[in-house]
Amino acid sequence: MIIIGEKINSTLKAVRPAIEDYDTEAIQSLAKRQYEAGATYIDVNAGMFMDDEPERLGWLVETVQAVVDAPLSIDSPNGKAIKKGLELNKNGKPIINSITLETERIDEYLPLVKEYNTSVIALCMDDSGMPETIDERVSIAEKLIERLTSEGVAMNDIFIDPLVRPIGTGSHYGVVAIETIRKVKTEFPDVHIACGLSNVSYGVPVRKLINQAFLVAAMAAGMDGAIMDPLDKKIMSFVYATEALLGLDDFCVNYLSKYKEGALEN
Ligand code: THG
Repeated sequence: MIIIGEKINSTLKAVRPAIEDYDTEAIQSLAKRQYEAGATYIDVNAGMFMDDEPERLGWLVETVQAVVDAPLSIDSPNGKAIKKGLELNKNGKPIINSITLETERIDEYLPLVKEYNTSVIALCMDDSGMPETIDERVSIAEKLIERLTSEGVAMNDIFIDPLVRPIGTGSHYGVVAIETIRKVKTEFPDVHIACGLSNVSYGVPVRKLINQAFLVAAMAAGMDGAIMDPLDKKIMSFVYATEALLGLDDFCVNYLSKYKEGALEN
């Protein structure tokens, strides 16, 4: 699984003050801990700082890459902030998080994908908003993949985000996400999937339980990437156990090595 560590995000009450105060130590600690816990990418998001988001996101990029080698997921709906982050990036190939099929967004972000040779998370969303049905989502994913590959982006640099919505606002949203994943992965096996895992559980009690169950079901449908909390030992244990069960971990080598490290939680 490709784990995109979500903790360096200005919407988090515990993290926002560290970005506000340019608290290098706090941000670097979060970066190191996520990396050591198995994050493939470190997501950086300064979206709550409307007035100076490019500067703050740029500071996050520099601060994180001073202590970890992991590539970054540069997370913003603001093209200027994305560009600033890309200019300062020195780690490996980053992910732009995210484009959509909305005309303005894709026209602004696609040149950045090409100029900086990045990977990209593409949300199943277009000018008419958030799609309701599985077929609408798959159709947007197809158009996104067609547009991106026609502009020279490699299949395996594309991460499709099915846009996970809370099951508390519609009991079909779990199935919508899972079946979108299955169809996209069947049609485009070389494309990756990246979901915000915790979205599914907003507004229901014992959220972690729902997140864990969703993770297993989505992985069984072909999800190979998630924006999630790598510091949560339990959910990471579910990742390793599910990989072993799905035949993605030969001889359970990774599962056993996580066990020996003491990383597994019952
Ligand atoms: N898709 C893509 N990018 C994304 C998302 C997505 N980026 C942002 C978000 N969704 C993923 N990142 C987070 C980061 C932290 C939390 C959730 C998602 C989180 N939230 C807790 C909550 O909401 O209860 C805690 C809030 C708090 O402590 O303030 O931990 O879907 N492409």
